Amino acid sequence: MDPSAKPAAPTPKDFKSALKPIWCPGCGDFAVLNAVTKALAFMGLPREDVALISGIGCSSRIAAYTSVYGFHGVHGRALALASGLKAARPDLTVLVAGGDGDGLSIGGNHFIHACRRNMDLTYIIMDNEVYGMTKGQASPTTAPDWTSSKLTPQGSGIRPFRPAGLALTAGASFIARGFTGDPNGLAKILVAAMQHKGFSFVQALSPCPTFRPEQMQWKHHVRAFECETSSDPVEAAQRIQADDGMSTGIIFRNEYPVFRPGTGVDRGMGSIESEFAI
Ligand SMILES: Cc1ncc(C[n+]2csc(CCOP(=O)(O)OP(=O)(O)O)c2C)c(N)n1
Ligand code: SF4
Repeated sequence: MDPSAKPAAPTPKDFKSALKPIWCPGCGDFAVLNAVTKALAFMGLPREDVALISGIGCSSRIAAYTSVYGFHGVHGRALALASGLKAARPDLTVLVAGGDGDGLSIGGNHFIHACRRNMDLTYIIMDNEVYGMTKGQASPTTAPDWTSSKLTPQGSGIRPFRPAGLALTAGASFIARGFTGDPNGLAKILVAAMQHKGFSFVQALSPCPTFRPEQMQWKHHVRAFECETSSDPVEAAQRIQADDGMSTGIIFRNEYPVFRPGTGVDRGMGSIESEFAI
C-alpha cells in the first residue's frame, strides 16, 4: 500500500454499522437506510462530522444501523435532542429520523416549533401511516376509514395531517417528499436537504408490509411532482392541497434566517458545563 495515496472516497457501506437491521422483510425503512448512507457517501463527509438522532419506533432504530454518531432517544423527543446537539456543535451535520407517530403525535409540538425555529437540521419522517412498533395503531397520518386496527375497528374518524402542509404552515424552509421504492431519488432529496441551510423536512413514504400490507401498492401510485420547486409559500400550499400525497420531489425551498442560539452571547461550552458540575 502506498502511504502517500489519497484515502479512498467513502462508500455507502462505510456509513452502515455492523448491526443487522431487525426490520420485517419488505419494510420500507431498509430503503431509507440505503438512501441515507448513499447521501452521506455522496457528500463525502467524515463520519465523525455527522450525527443521526432518532426517537422510538421501528423507523427510529435507524440510528443504530449507521456508523455516524447517533442517539436512539426517547419517543417524540428526537428534535429536542437534535436541536440541543446542533446548538452545542453547530459544526456537525445533524440528521434526525423517526416515524409519523414519533414525529407527529407525541413529538408534534416539537415538530412545529422546529419548523419555525429553522435550525440547520435535516428531519426525515418515515411515514407508514401507522404505529408499527406497538403493533398497528392509527397515527396522525392514518386515513379516517382505516379499519384494520383492533383499537379502531370502525376507523379513527379523524382527518389526517398532511405533513408537508403542516411543515409549510409552521415555517420550514425546505420541504420534500420521497418514496422508498425510489431510493436513489430519496438519496438525491437527502443530499439537497443536507446542503440546504435551515430546517429541512423530508417525508419518506415508507410502507409497513406487516400492518399496512396494502401500502405495497404505493409503487403504482407514486409519481414525481410535475412542477418545479417553489419558493412561494402560497404556491406551495396550493400544490400540497391539490395533491393526493403521493407526488414526490422538493416541494418548497426558501432562504429563511437560520436560527443560531446564543447569537451575540456566546458563552462557550466551558461555562455551560461548569453550571452543571456537582
Ligand atoms: C412515552 C412513550 N409513549 C409511548 C411509547 C410506545 N411507543 C413506542 S413506539 C410508538 C409508536 C411508533 O410509531 P411510529 O413513530 O410511527 O414508528 P414506526 O414504528 O411505525 O416506525 C409508541 C406509541 C413509548 N415508547 N414511549
Ligand atoms: S412492523 Fe412495519 S414498520 Fe415495523 S419493522 Fe415491521 S414492516 Fe417495518
